[in-house]
Amino acid sequence: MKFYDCTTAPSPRRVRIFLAEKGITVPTVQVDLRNNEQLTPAFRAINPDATVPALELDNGTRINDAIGICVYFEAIHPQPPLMGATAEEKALVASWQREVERNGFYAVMEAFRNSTPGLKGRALPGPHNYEQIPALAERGRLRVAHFVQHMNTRLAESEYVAGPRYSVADITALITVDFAIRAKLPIPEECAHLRRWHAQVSARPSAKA
Ligand SMILES: N[C@@H](CCC(=O)N[C@@H](CS)C(=O)NCC(=O)O)C(=O)O
Repeated sequence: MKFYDCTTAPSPRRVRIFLAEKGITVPTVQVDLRNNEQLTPAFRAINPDATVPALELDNGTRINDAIGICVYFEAIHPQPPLMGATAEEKALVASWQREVERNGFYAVMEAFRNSTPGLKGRALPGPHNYEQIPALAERGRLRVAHFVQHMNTRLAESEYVAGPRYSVADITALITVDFAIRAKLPIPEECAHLRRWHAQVSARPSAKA
């Protein structure tokens, strides 16, 4: 098995945290995104989407999506459950996970990739080049502001994002908030519940992954 990673990128960090929570280690290959190694023919032969993370199984099958990789490890290594244990929990974790991804992670990405000078012509990850649109960066910042308020309300009523148990929804939310901080969109002072949750999940050893 081989895990294609990049230590500085948020998406592979989702998988690293997931694996750390489960106590699994996988042989890892670093892909140098800073020097566009993901766009080389050699890496595109591994993942035609030209993104990390990617996981190559021993039988040659490749899984080219962070959550797809998590689904695989949850199935072969169910403890501790990170995608819900009961039917209801599984449904809630999947719903929150997707909501955080859509309204949080993609919003930060919109803000960051449409304004970072080093990403000119690379406003979206993947094999195609797209120009930056400054209005999208502005819209992304507004969406992030709405997202953090929404999460603050949610975390006022719930210990973790999807309920009383830590899950992959918390992992997606953690990498999103840390990505936002890096994009100079820190958690507002008044979001006390989001700050409480962020301190709590950041203190888990897996957060260092
Ligand atoms: N389908 C992927 C997308 C992952 C993704 O966007 N990865 C980024 C790093 S966070 C990437 O590889 N970017 C390469 C680039 O910017 O060219 C997933 O969610 O796992």
